[in-house]
Amino acid sequence: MADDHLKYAEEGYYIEPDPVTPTHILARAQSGMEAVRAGIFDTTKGSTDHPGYDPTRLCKINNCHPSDPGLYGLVTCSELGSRVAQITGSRFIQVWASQLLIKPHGSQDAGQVGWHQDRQYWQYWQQAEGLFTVWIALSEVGISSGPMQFVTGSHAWGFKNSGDFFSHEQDSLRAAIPIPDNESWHEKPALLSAGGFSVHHCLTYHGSGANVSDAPRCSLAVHVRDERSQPVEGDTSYYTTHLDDPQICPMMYES
Ligand SMILES: O=C(O)CCC(=O)C(=O)O
Repeated sequence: MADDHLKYAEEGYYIEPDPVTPTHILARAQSGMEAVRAGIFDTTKGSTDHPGYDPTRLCKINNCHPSDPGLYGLVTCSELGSRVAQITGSRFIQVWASQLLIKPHGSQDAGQVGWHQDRQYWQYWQQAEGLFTVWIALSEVGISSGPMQFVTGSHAWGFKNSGDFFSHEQDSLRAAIPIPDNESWHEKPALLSAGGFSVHHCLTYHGSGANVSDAPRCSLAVHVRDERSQPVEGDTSYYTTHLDDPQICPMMYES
């Protein structure tokens, strides 16, 4: 287990290909994902922001874990939380945002996620340490599904402010990223069974290609923090002002 933390600390990500989540919790989350995709969720609890499901492009529905009991059950699953904490070496893990990400098969370039560091979008936290994403597969993710690709060791390159989640121009994004001397670009795909997950640091470069399989790639990306993180003083964003609300920002793990 200590080895897993060392691997995460060295590579900036960790891939757990098989589920640690009990089958019934995973099944409820998968049903929840389908309901939310269809627009059926409790709008009094979490986000009401549903962009509509368009099978020709990546579907990204923000912060739906408070709005569906199956997804809430997944992000508060104790088996998942304690395994993530072993990997990241955290004393607690708190959810502060989520994204349901459904990449339809056949969506071609419009299903891609451009190379980026999450920190580009997360400036309401004082520092990068203690901020990471638990990306949970809700369907099998094979090499043809357009899996997440991590750039090994790139979290140690520092914050580059270069990249764009929403761009489909992978080659030009990559060409613009300043790679430090003596470092190189190595990509690792996160191949997962349904219920498997990856964890990545908010400075780790990642992106994903087109889904050329014959099934949608479904996942819940859960943005979490631990005791090393602190909101920027006086910040008024949604993400830092609900930390005391366990429906919106539940604990995934507490020691
Ligand atoms: O789902 C993907 O391909 C990318 C997701 C992502 O950028 C993230 O979870 O931080």
